[in-house]
Amino acid sequence: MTIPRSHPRYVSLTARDKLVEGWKNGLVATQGLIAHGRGEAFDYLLGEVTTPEAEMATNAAVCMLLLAEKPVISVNGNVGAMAAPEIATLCGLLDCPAEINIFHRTDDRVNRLVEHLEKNGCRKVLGSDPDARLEGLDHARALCSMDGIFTSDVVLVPLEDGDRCKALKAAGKSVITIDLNPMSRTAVTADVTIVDNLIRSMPNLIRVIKGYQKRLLLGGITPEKLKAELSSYSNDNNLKDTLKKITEKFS
Ligand code: PTJ
Repeated sequence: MTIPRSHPRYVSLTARDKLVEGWKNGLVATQGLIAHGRGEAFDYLLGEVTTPEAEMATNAAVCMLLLAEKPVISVNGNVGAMAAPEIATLCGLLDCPAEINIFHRTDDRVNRLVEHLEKNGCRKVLGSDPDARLEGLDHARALCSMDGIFTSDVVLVPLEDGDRCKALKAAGKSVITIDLNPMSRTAVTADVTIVDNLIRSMPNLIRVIKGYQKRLLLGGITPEKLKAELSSYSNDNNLKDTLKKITEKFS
């Protein structure tokens, strides 16, 4: 069925279609469809809009990514199916690899995701041949690449599991996540949590990175200013403000 652009929930319904298509093509785990529904419930509470708090977290995330020495974007099935072109653009802007890292791991799905990202313009996609392990995880998400996540300093990992987020932190990484649930273990463990829908957040990240890069080039801001902006950001406060916004709306 073709969804008319005039439909009030066009964006959300299109994202669902991308996931279902991704599931049919072997990119998305069946469980990924359930995970998306969980996210949608929180998006409904947020009013399906990007909040000022999410904008603030996006700015902090961009400062962190631009200051990073070796950033990596960790991609699971849902993220790959919904945002492959945006991942390719982000990797190009940051000159960094994407790494496939999935919970319900099969080699077939990893290889399909690698191919899908490459087809969408990603130049370096890791994950099909893991040669390192994150400490403290007993499942497949421990597997990673020496050249990627294992030696990275900043990991952007949308829709993450709480225990892997903790393991990444324990390994000394700075973690940026995108998660619609401001109370999830990942949301509270990450250094920067963008509480927003992946489908709105990825284009926002691209827009903000381009803006900061232009200002860096023209001398409007300096790396010191990025550091200062990042250190003034509090993830705890941002999550509390987001929750307050949700509860106030319904009180
Ligand atoms: O591809 P795999 O095998 O790695 O599996 C990926 C899933 C997503 C199934 C796996 O990571 C998983 O079980 O995820 P969770 O823990 O159910 O969901 C992670 C978080 O993402 C939850 O807090 C959801 O609310 C949130 N979420 C779901 N969809 C979105 C989202 N956040 C932002 N945008 C979304 N579209």
